[in-house]
Amino acid sequence: MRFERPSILQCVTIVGCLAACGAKTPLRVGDSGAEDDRPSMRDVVTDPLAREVCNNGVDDNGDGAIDEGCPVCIRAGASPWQVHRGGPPLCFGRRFFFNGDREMYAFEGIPAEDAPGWSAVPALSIDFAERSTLCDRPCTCLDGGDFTHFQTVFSIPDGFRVQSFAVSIRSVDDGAKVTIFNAANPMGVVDPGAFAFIPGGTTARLERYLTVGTNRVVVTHLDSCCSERALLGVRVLLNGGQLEQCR
Ligand SMILES: [Ca+2]
Ligand SMILES: [Ca+2]
Repeated sequence: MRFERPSILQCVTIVGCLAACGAKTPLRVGDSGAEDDRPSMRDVVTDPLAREVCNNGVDDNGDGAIDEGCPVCIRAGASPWQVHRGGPPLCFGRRFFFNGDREMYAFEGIPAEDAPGWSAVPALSIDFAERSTLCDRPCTCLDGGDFTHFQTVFSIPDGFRVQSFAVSIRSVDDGAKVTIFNAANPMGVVDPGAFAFIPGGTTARLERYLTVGTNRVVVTHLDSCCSERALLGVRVLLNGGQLEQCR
């Protein structure tokens, strides 16, 4: 996939940039949406002195391009991944036929990116293994589950060529699912191939879901049977290389 946008060097003037960008409409402060071709002092124009801040998914300098010229990397300032343990384990009120069943995820609730409860995972790869919380409960296997969420956030700059994007999972106990959130998918999108089941893993090819600007990847871990739980060897690969954290 390629996000076709002119580079900043191609955009010598705002007029040239807007023409090259096709039908893109310049932002106006307080725009009512009414037709009005008269020039206005309220029009927002490119400020050649403004600085484009990288990896924030925002067009800081108002040139119509997001994060142009920036490297693609996991958002700085936090950890490469964060984990959210959600609530206590659930009883489903029914019994499923195999562990990690896709339909079990109807019971999960993915926390918002900035919800309370996220904590740092200071590594580029997720390696999570603990004793199951389902043991010694009324629903210990196939009739109950415990969801744990992991998230990572990065920005795709205007003009950056995405050739491949994959979330690779080496193995799970009992299941995992990958959800992508971005401007095109504010409620999240899940590819049919973005599930893993005990004892295996998956490599989910997800390039068609990425958009220019902020992309948030959430890996949901599902434990659906006592007595162990694990999510191992999870890596995010962009154009064949592991995505690293911004410096
Ligand atoms: Ca910009
Ligand atoms: Ca920016």
